[in-house]
Amino acid sequence: ELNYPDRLNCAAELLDGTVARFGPDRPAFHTPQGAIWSYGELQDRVDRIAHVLTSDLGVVPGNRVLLRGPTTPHLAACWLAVLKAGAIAVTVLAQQRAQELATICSMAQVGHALCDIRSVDDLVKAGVPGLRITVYGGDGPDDLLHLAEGRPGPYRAVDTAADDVALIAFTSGTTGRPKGCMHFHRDVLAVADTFSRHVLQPRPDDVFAGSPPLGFTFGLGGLVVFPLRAGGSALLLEQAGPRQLLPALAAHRVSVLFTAPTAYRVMLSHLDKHDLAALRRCVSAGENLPLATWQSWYERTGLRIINGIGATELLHIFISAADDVIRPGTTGVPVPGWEARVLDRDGRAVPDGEPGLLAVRGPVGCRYLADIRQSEYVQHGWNFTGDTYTRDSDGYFHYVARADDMIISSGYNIAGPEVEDALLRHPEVAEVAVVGHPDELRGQIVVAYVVLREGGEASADELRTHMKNELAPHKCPRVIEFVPALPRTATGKLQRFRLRSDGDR
Ligand code: 3SK
Repeated sequence: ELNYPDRLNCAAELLDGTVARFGPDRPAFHTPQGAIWSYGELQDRVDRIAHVLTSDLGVVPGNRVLLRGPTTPHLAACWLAVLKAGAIAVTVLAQQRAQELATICSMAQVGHALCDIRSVDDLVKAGVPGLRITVYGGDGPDDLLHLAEGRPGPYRAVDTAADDVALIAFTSGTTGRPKGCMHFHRDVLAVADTFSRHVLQPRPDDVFAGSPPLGFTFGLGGLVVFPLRAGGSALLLEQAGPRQLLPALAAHRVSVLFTAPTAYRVMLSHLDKHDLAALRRCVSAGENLPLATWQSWYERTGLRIINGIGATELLHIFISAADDVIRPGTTGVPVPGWEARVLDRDGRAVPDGEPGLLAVRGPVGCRYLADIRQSEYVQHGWNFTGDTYTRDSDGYFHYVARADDMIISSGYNIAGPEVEDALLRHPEVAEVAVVGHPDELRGQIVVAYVVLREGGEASADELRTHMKNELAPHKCPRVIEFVPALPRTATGKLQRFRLRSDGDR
């Protein structure tokens, strides 16, 4: 049971509350260059930035402030300062370009932006009318950090209500049209007090790291909210591709890792050279985690990946499992505090074992910023995530596909991820995406796009033979195409729609 007071500022809770519990000296953030920010230093920097926001920039509670930059302690400090000042943080991805930024600023009515000097060009190019941009990390007299140095220390957090909006997170899903999701101060603590507290179970001496950026709520939770809530620390990496992750995990003795299935697969090929002795928790979300990836990671590291499904709409992970609760190949069970069902389109329960729509409810709900799609996402009192799932008789949830990614071929319903999982069991296959292409005779045929391992060799015939031993014939791809890479969103999600032959849907 989550019982938050009516008046609640989550940034004050995460920062001042943690300093009160653990003292100011513990590390909060590490950088790859070896800098360490203690909680006391972080608090001091956040408070000074909050003073600049209110005194120099005229930010008032409820203003929307865009945050843009690589993953650094300064970006995290800006996020905390905006929330402490009662304003609303609108975090965006470094990869988002001028046009997307203009759309987001207009949808979220953004009036101010705090931007890393290295990421400012596209924001300026976006030409948002009335937007006041303040950069950090430069050397000008108006640089945010310079202004902050001249400001007094302690800042008393604005007395926000628990259900005041704290952040607006944008998602374009895998198809492109952005939606802004509003989340309250209490929601930020709720994801820490459900998934993190009960499933992840972090310790104050944990060092978190990972690849998702802070503009993706998977990263915001895993790299800022969860470590701070637990009194732990996070290594914030500007470059966090799978190749950069491994040496960083070893050098900084990272104990909790947040990343996506693709990164686990790439890291598997380079594990030998790195000492991961400190690693004790590995979280995977953002995409379905194939059983083959879970097993290979376990065989090579002895670590059981904590799989999970989350959504920007619901802020973080709501189905998952850790330790002995894990059943490899499943997503897990509802996180304590959350409920999940498999329903049909009319909101009726689908029998166990049969596929239906995943519906969840819990402490965080979907609140789109003025978007007609709100009534698709929230129906019958449930949040419909857009995923097809089955639930087994033990209450475990099994991913089938994104609801609009089912392939129907000769009357059979075929789930692309099942075919992908089978292809990934071939030793030469690194990445794969399976989609349906229109076919006059069969309605759709199964087409596989395959990326081979570096230096790997396999012919389409060889893969076909492998598939015949793995799956029923109607699920085996009719067409196998080799490609150098798969199309992904800025947050790393596969864009299957781009691979369909009618790919402009
Ligand atoms: O999109 C996701 O899959 C996700 C996963 C975990 C936390 C947050 C998100 C958005």
